[in-house]
Amino acid sequence: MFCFQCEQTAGGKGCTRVGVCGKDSRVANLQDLLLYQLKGIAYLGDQHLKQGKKIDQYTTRFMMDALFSTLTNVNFDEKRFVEYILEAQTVKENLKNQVGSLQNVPAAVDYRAPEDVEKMIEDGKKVGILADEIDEDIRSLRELLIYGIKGMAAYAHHAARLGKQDENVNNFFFTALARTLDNNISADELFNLCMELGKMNFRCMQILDEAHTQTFGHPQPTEVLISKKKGPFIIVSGHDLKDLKDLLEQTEGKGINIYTHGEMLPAHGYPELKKYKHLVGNYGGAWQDQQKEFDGIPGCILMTTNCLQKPKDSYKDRIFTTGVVGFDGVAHIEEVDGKKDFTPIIQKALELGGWQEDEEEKKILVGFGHHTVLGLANKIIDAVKSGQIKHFFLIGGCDGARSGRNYYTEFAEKTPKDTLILTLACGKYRFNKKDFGTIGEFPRLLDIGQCNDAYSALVIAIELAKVFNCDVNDLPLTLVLSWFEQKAVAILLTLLSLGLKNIYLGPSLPAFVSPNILQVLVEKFNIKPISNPEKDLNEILSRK
Ligand code: FSO
Ligand code: SF4
Repeated sequence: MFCFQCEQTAGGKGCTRVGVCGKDSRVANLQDLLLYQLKGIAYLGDQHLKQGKKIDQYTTRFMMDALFSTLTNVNFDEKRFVEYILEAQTVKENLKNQVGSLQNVPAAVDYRAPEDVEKMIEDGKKVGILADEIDEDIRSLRELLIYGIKGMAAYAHHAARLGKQDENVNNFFFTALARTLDNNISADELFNLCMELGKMNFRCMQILDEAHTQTFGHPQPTEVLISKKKGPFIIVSGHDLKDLKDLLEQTEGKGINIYTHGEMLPAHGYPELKKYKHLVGNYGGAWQDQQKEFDGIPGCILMTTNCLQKPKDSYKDRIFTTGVVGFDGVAHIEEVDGKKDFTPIIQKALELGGWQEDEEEKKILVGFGHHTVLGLANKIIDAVKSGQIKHFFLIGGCDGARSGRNYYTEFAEKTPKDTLILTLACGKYRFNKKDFGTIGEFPRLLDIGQCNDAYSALVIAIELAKVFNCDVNDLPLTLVLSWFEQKAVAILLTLLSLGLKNIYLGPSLPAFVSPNILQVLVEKFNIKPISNPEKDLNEILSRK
């Protein structure tokens, strides 16, 4: 196996024996084969589009879901990848029939997957990241594009589940992925595709924002309990608000408390979710703490998306997966005819009985999406003009286990009292339970939401730039980002494609970015690797 798609890759170079994430080499090879199948489908889809035809819903949704399943910390279940690979074969054959005969097609198009898993694994070994003899920079840009495509697939999947799609976004999965089969593609073309992906992902996050806000209302500032309550419970993790809503409906009146976990925390701000009294609070920290926090827990956990870690035996019987998530030996809740029946997890939670006592109450504040923040725009502008707010920091992104990530905690702590901190995604758990005080009537820490709510942050920045009549790069705003997996890659490409410069990025730079490509990114966008909080803060605040 060879995988270097995420930040925690072994030795900062690549996982070769087993993933640091826990993905074993069999699953890694199967994921490589699935991606190869998807590239073949993409090529045919691209031809289909060139013939002026539309790609059907089933094929599009299969593409999104299968891509999503290969993201870091999503699915570790060999069986599920075997099923995806075989289903991909059928999808490919269907498309072939529709496209008609083609000459000189890439091998992925005519490749036929064997039924036998051992043979699949052998084939997977031949089509991994290092299979093609191509220049290091081309490989780097190609993988950058693929990870961006994977990240966007996750967001498109969520939007589609709530009935929102965009044809251009959908088609881009096929047209862009098809280009990754071309070994003669130029670096310029790949770079331009990465920028195009960034713009497409902006649109994709916009439709997801519409899907969330039209279904659940605009997030409102909301206090969230972060201490335990007595009684049976289910902890819901991941990003899928629809799963949470469905579970809230099915648990109503059953005496079960629902807690959010990880990236589900922002759910508390949405009117159509917070109206459920049994959505009682948020449990735990970021994803990498789950093995400790779920250890022997007297309740259930539902993983709706990443980030899943290998469950310990002490809770393997009470953690459930759904959607594209999976782990060998963990119960999975299937969607049947558009509905999920959560009865098994509900029964198990009741059986386990839950916590015996209430903990002393502690609360944090969430719910500062673009609607709320822009509603305060006049006051924010006045505060900036009067010098009450000197600078804005967006400190956000994904969390992870590396010690270098303390940088973000320290950075947030060291920001001067006359600066406002915006945050999003799971990286916020490094500091979101600290008291940063207020500036006038504003809390100094405003939680915008999940990683996909980077869209909200961009809307806020773009609108503020309009009011101040300046370029976004000239706002008193600095982005201090932490990345971990491929959704973060998609968001980073979005920020770059919109022309955002001077982004501080860490905790380490992607292993898949070659020295030459890094140089291009630094030259074009002045991306800065994080150094230490004092030094970076001084540099930022002393700039003009
Ligand atoms: Fe985090 Fe995991 Fe949202 Fe990621 S929970 S790391 S970027 O999956 O998606 O921020
Ligand atoms: Fe390694 Fe990350 Fe790939 Fe897992 S997803 S195998 S940790 S690079």
